[in-house]
Amino acid sequence: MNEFEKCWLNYNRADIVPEYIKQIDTVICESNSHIAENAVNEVCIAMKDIYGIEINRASSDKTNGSIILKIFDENDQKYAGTFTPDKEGYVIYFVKENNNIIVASASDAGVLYGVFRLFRELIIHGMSEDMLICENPQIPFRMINHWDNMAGDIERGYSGNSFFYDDYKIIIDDRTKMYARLMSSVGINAITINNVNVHKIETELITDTYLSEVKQISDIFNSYGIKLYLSINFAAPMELSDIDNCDPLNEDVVAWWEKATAHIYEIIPNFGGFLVKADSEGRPGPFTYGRTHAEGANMLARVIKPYGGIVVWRCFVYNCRQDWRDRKTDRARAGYDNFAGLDGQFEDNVILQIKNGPMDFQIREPVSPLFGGLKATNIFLEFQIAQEYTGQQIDICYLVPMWKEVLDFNTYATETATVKNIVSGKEYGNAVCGIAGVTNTGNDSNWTGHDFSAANLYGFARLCFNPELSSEEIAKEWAAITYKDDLVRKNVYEIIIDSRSTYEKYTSPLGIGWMVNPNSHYGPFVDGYEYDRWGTYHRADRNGIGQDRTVKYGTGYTAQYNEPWATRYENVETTPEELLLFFHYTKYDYVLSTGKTLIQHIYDTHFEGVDEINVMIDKWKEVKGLVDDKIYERVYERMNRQLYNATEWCDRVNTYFYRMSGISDEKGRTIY
Ligand code: GCV
Repeated sequence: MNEFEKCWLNYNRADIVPEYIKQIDTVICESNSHIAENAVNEVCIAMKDIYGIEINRASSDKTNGSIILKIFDENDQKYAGTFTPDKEGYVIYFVKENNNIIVASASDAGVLYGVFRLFRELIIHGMSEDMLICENPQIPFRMINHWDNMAGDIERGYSGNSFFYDDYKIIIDDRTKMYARLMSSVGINAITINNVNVHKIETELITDTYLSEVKQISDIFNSYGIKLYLSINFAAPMELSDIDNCDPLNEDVVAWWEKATAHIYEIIPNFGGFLVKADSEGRPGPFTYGRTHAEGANMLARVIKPYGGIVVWRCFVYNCRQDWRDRKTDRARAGYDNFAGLDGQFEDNVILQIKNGPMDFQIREPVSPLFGGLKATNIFLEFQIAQEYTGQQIDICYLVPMWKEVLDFNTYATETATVKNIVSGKEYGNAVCGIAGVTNTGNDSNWTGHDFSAANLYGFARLCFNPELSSEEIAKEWAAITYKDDLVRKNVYEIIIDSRSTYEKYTSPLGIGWMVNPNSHYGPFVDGYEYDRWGTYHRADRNGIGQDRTVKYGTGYTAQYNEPWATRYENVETTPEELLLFFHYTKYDYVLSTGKTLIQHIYDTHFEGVDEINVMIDKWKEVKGLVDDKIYERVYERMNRQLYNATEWCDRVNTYFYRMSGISDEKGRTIY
């Protein structure tokens, strides 16, 4: 087993123990469920690690000096005012007369979340006598997707290997539990443990070959309030039986799934459900049989419904065998073209999982128009916490600001249909909706490769719990619970807070995307995908650059948006400038709102991006000696790799466009 650290649960020892904490010597909890036991354990761990105080569990007749974990009742209501916690919400308050701290919820899972919240609060803000924290999670399903393969590698994994699998075997050890603690501490309630690209071997995860071990992981997850889900292979009946097709309307296929599903629930009664990538990047799916994705998803949904399971069906369906000469086929259109017409046709336990943008997790994309096209369908929003196209956990890129933009985007399906209102269920009144994140974890000792990438994992979960939190609040919170020293907290905050903008500056400009090395997706290669089949073109020539996605001259993509977006994106003047090249082919001498030409903007931002990395490195150097040397060195090493990468991007992009356009940098800087 690789060594592992505790990330944001590495509670730093407080220098001073407050009086009210010194009075506490017991934890009281009436429930004996596994989740409640873990809540009690978390109180004991935190009291010991943060304050050096060993406490014990006491019976409920002890009247003072306790942290009391309980099911919410009328007594708590007196303190909570008009607020009532739901099953995953909590109320936390302090009763000065007897020095008790109360954590109350409608369920043990909510109590556990409340315990984690309590200690976060104590570390960051301390406690006032009138402390009252009332919170319900805003998003029902808060899901993590692993792209871990049973061989032990992770698709787009940048933090070592899988901690779930090694050499086709399932690993269950202390790290599994630590992982469940970490996820639970920030309110994650659903996890898929295998890649959406389900190879032959992972197809067997739903069979007796692996089910008893999957159950062990599920039990650990359950004891922290998390349900386990599996990615499945739509062609499993073909892979695992004699049936020669996987047509969702074939009775034999349906019967096969019924039997397989019944068996899964026999072994794992609390199993969450299936995640499916079908007809996507070579994966099997219903299209082969002339069936729609509604027919495919509904077949599985009907099979799993009696057990309370759900089917999460991904909308990442597009033609990945395009011809670069063809200017009409547009990958950005594919999600909407394939799914918008199916609105209202899905079973109520099907959820469509939609990537935040219409392409593929680029540093800048518009919000997928599909969010505004589906009004009668359950939706999960999919983010990529793993930094596939955003620096691969070598480059610092705090993604929360980007995710906030997506959540706040108003689709104008109705006046109030922001993405966050849709995925929280507020907009259309459905309870089966949420956010899923492709995780950035692996078996590296610090879990996320770059220490600062933990801010993305943490921030993702915090946003799922409360999408109203600001990027700044989340970054400060994460820095405060991760680091002890004030200067470290401050400098780390300053390093990460604008890092998304820095990354954008030195990579692909104004929403055009890609320009990366094929396959690895790290480092610059402007024409890397330009003549390839993936449908990801920048179309640069000697006069300008950009994809024309207008109705008038281009692919017609802009029409997939509700008004006023359709008109705004159709016209160059009203297109948000940061997305200019996503929507319009634009000449190099086009003048932006800053007064700069497009080409000068490209030159300036690329040089600025590199300068900003140098500033980040200086800020990190200031904290040498204030963080553990091992941490200092591993962060410093990655920052230098980022500087190299940024310089390479800057020089290659600037040189490419200088050679293309023949226009010099007006500031006369070196372009090769
Ligand atoms: C799991 C991108 C990635 C693939 C990934 C795919 C997906 O294309 O490069 O590695 O496959 O997205 O989301 O299914």
